[in-house]
Amino acid sequence: MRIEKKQLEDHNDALLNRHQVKLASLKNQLPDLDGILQKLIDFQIAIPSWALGSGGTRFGRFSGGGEPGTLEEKMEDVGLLHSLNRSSAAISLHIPWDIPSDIAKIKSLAHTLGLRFDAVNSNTFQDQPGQSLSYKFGSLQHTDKAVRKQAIDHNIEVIRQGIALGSESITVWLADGSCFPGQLNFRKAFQRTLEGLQEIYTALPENWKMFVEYKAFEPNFYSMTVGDWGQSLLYANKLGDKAFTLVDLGHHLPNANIQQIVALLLYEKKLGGFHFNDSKYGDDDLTVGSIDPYQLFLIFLELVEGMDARNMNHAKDLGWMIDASHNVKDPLEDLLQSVEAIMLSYAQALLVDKKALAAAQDNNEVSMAQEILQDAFRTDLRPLVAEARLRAGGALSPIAFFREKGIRQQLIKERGTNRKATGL
Ligand SMILES: [Mn+2]
Repeated sequence: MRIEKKQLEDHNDALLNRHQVKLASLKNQLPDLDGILQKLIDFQIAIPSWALGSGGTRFGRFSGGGEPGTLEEKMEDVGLLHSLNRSSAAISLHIPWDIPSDIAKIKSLAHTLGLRFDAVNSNTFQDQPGQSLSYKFGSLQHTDKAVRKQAIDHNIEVIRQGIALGSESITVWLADGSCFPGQLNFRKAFQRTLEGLQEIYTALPENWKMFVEYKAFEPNFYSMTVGDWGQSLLYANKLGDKAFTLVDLGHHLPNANIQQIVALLLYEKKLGGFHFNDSKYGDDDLTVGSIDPYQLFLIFLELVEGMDARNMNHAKDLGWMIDASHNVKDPLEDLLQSVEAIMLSYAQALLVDKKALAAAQDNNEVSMAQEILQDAFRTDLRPLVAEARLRAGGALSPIAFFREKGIRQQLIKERGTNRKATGL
């Protein structure tokens, strides 16, 4: 289903007066309101194709109905999000869950919806029907050369699919590792994985990037062969200039200082992309900003500071994607909330008085440094993010619109209650 322009205008007209009152007080506080608004309008966050259906756990899965059953329907859902928030102009495909059967048709649909194809994602963490060799004991790290070759060939095939779609990056997340002490020779596993990544790397087109994503644990519970940012950085450095580390917020051990990791990776010119989510315990895949919005703000502060120090374009020079799962919420509402949380944290980071902060740091004014950060964090910037949406042609209140128009009910009517989106 598509959203009509007139529907958005009616929705916005009804909320406009209240919105303007709220925005007016911010206008006096922010000297560079238009500059910040333009940055917010430019900032786009990719939606992964696997996040549009209900997520499950190993215990069960509860579908909410109206899930997209095909790649086209997934793209339509992302188009729907983008027409409401104007910040979701990209979709990230997972191969083989979303192999396009007709590339020209898929590209033309993307064009109609105003979407581009973000990083493509390979999958060697599960066996596919008809696959000849199993990844039970890993893929690129496997002791059997034939399994490694199968995994390498798959990644090269994903790059080929991505080229056809107009993607410019591949994200490699490996579930490789071991569950028990003694199971794996760490050094040999690292070496075999590096050799596999090197083969994949040579298949990258000139303008492509490879993102090496790390994860501390799960599905392996004793060791992960790309377990933390240090290991990922080792691979990225050995691979070359087109290889980067990808930070997924949920892939750390508890209490890791992710903001410091981000700062150092940026300094090393090796931060490539970001997967947003939130968590209380581990890789919980919860809505961005639902548990610890202050941490998200602190991460954005380092992102903005580090990117500005290198004259990077906030919107274009790193890969931004949501990587979350929705077990009990409507996936589309959850994604709208996640995008809103990202935009708010980004806006708050833009608001920080960088000169005053640098002076406080240089003079060891610890209390003042905290005051400066919290001044920005505690400013309610929701009207500013709403104004960016309004100027870009979106909805003042995307979730209210989603509910008023009964969008989920319409999707259930179109698609039924038993459709199941491919994914986890
Ligand atoms: Mn991820």
